Amino acid sequence: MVPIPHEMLVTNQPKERALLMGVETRNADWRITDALEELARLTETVDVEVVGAVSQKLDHPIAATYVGKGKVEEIKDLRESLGYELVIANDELTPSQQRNLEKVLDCKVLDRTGLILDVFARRARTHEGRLQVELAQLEYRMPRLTRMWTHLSRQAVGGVGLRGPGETQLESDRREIGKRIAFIKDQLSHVHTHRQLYRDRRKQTRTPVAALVGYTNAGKSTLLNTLTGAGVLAEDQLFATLDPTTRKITLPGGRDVLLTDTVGFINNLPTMLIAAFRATLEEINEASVLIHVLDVTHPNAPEQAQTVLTVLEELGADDKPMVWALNKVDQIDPEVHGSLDELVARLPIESGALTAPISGATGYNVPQLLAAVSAELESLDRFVPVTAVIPYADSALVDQFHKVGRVDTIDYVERGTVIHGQLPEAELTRFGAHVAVESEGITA
Ligand SMILES: Nc1nc2c(ncn2[C@@H]2O[C@H](COP(=O)(O)OP(=O)(O)OP(=O)(O)O)[C@@H](O)[C@H]2O)c(=O)[nH]1
Ligand SMILES: [Mg+2]
Repeated sequence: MVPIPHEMLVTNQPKERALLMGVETRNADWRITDALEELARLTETVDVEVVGAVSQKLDHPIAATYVGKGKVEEIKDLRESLGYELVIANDELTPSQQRNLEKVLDCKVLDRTGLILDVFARRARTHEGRLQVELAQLEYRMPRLTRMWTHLSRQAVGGVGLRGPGETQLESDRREIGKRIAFIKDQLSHVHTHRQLYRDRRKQTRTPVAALVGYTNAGKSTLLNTLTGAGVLAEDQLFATLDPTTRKITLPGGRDVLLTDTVGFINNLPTMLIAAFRATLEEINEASVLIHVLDVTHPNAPEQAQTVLTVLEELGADDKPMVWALNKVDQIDPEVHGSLDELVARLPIESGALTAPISGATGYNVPQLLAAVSAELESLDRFVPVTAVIPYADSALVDQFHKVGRVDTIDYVERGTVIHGQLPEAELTRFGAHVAVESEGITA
């Protein structure tokens, strides 16, 4: 018998076809075309073909149907020419928006959150990663079931004995999901205890941690691989990495540092994913220094950088020293991108921050990046005596002083809180004019 070539065994299932829809609000951070472009990439990641995209300018999405009535009709009319089987919204839909749209359009309707959850579900490899994704998925589904159930039960109130099998089913679905959520949380707490033990052990070895952070597809894993040969999956795909990997490297100057690669960020990252991945993201909170890897050649590099800064703020990791790895410079085409300086000028980089234009892929200038990391670590080690006068309106800075510095005396005077103490050199800039270095002869 002639063996059947492998390719012939793969059935060529037709891809599902999707129409994208988005609302363009006036103060949105991203231009709608860019946001839809990214949504298209996410959609292709789950093997769905994008057949078109529509958008509408609105002050805010319509409560009942996300886009307005006319737009819904337009989408409906496109069905015949485009032949889509599902519609994907660029924002998270409320359960009722989703239900209303499915009713009117008579097809499956997905939202950005559901789509990202799907991508994550495909990518999760480790036990912990899978549990975290499932938790996020169940929590996403729960209110959608609940509201559906409430909606049905209201109908059922109409007459005695109308408690149909449908409702009972939903009620028990809800109970089952509730049970599963509790089970996963329990499992995760075991995994987390284990991870915390590992981290505590790591702390005892006193090897500082540098975390690679950045937008998805910026090149974090590629850089880790170049530096350590870690063999982490690095692909031209959104969310190639979900599970954290840590490797030890030696910096120029001989100091060891643990380098951690973890999940990338994206604009509008669903909050339930941040919550579910909190343990993974803790790796970032444990770091002494952040290496912000940015694809400077991406047309939305400034927006991506801003998104990363915002997510870090949400995670409470925005107070860490950051070294900027301006990545993919090997790919800069002056005709398309202009010069590196022009690209960098658009970025939200704090003055005084250390930057290094690199190529993680070729290794170009990576030693310079590592030298910058080394410099940040050294200045964290170096404490300088200071006097800070912090106005009461900026009292958050007092908390930060306690967190990163050493307080010798603290007084409350009319001008504000006066602290004599020491701060790591690397932290001085964040206190701005409120702090004076004593050795420079300026005292409060
Ligand atoms: N030209 C060029 N391409 C790069 C460079 N670094 C990474 N890439 C490419 O960019 C794509 C994404 O790289 P990854 O390392 O997977 O990116 P990541 O930041 O880990 O992405 P996620 O894990 O999805 O968050 C891959 O196709 C890489 O080959 C670089 O310095 N130059
Ligand atoms: Mg990666």
